Amino acid sequence: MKRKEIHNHKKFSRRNVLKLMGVTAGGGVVTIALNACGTAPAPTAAPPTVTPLPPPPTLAPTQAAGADTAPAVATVNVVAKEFVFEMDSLVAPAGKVHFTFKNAGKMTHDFWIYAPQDLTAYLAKKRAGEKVKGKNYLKGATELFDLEAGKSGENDIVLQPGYYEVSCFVQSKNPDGSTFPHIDKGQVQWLTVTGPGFPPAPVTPANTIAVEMKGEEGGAWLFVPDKLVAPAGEVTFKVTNSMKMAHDFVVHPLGDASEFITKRLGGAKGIYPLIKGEELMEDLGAGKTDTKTMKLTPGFWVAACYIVGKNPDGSPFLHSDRGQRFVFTVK
Ligand SMILES: [Cu+2]
Repeated sequence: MKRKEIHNHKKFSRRNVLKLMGVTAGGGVVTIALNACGTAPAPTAAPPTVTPLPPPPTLAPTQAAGADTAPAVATVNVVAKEFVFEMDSLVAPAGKVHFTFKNAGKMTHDFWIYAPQDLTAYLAKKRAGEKVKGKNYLKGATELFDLEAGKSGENDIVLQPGYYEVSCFVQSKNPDGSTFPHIDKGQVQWLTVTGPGFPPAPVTPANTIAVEMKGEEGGAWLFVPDKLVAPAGEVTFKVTNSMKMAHDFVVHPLGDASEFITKRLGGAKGIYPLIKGEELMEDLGAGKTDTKTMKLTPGFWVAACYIVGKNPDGSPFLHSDRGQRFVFTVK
């Protein structure tokens, strides 16, 4: 974790970066063939509900939606591939939200939705190649889809205002025989649900993002941002550590982090180039606030702490897996 390890992000680009925030490909409605083999519940079944991360205390007052504010849509179309979720909106209004899901990849992909939380125990099992069920590890989470290559489905879910993470936890094998869950390859996004108590401010682009590091001993450790959308160019992060120990603040493009994660859990240092990452803040102390600016290009980005902690049994965990992470959009 020494110093800045990479400074040039200009070359970063990503095929799927343009289908952002309410912009539908081709300007029209995405039509997805629905398949009877989908995981839609019986028509009479009530949609599941998920409790989100509560709004950040630093949230700006309610703002009227401006021209630069992505509209919330009650239907979200998701295309899954190796290893991304291409979503035509990352904003939805509170209430019943309709999801369509098309697996356009070559592997099975699932689609879990949950409030950001401690995933350390679950991800450790997943990376070890163990067959474990998400419902036994994830709190208040719903698996909306689990579909083989080529299949499509649709499903509804009731969402309260707040932030949610969506991930694919399907396991696949590396050439060396080790196992990775698809989330580690970048198949993860954050969804903002707007409504009472959680106005559109988080998705109104702004070149300053305030982040609070918060959490409790024994519980989840979270990064709570006041924004998830920034315009391309200089983006300023104002980070406050409300916890009792120091944390790092690393920014990198969303993508394949699996090799980085494996090496980091094994104790490797100085490997941020593996994720094209920049350590903007190192060991930001308890109670401290720091401000750093970074030039960002359009696409999806991750902010996280990759300090390695120890579980009571001595096994390592990444602070990011404990919840110190968020995915944001630069447009
Ligand atoms: Cu940390």
